[in-house]
Amino acid sequence: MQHPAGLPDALAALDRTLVMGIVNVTPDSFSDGGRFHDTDAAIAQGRALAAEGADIIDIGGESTRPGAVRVTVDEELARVVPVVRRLTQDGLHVSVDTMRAEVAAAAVEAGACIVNDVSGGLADPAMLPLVGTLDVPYVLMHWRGHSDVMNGLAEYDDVVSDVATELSRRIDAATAALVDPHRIVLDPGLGFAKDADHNWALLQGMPTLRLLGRPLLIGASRKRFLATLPGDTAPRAPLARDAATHAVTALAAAHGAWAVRVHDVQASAVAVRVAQAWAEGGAGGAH
Ligand code: PMM
Repeated sequence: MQHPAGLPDALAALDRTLVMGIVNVTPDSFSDGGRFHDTDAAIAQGRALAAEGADIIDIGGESTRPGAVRVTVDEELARVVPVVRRLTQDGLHVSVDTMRAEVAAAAVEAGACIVNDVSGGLADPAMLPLVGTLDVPYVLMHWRGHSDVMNGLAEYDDVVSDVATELSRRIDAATAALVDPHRIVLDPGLGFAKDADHNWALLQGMPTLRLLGRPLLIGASRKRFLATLPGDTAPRAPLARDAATHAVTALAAAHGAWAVRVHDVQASAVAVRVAQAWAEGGAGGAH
């Protein structure tokens, strides 16, 4: 497995696709418990995902769903930093899902060991220069614009080669800002300015994307393109997309994905181990 530079040793020692479990720290509309409730709920969820086999816990305080409105930087900091700090104190490996340099800096200071930027450095001009000063891997995702406008930006001649070209331009921008290219993980950004066929084409195009020479992260979990599979007569609701998500995990792992970002960790953790045993022709001496 090709790992990015700067990854903690315990993760770099793993010779398989890593599982990144998703913790979204967003207000719980069913509770009037306020901030502490949200923080405690996110910490509990992070611990539960780790117990289910997540290698990395990805903590985000801002929704990037299509149409989502941005939160303020203070709100994002208040949501994310206490959760990062506590889970890191537990000994877990934490990534911070943010487009803001200020939040990335505070999260790394609090113990995050990966910066996951869905905008690939485009949303905040301070992000790449900041990452250039940090010693952690940087997930650089393909992105064309914020959630309120991205559905109108899904125009491609050839989605795989266009995404590959745009990602390699972002690698150049990161390198110019003194980011060590060996620290970069690339992500095609499934669902971000892409329709369902674009997402499937990008999965099919993983071998082409791997030619960029960097580890790949795949974030397909529960996304809308998994709602309708061949032969389906009605779309599946988000929570009914987990089986499809785990099938994507197994196939992405078989195609050399460095990591998958998923909500339901347990079955994806099994899927990556199946892919590992399959590739190695054995399960490490197990009977
Ligand atoms: N998708 C979402 C959020 N963060 N980060 C990376 N690197 N890749 C993704 O595909 C990605 C991400 C949106 O999904 P969610 O709202 O279900 O978390």
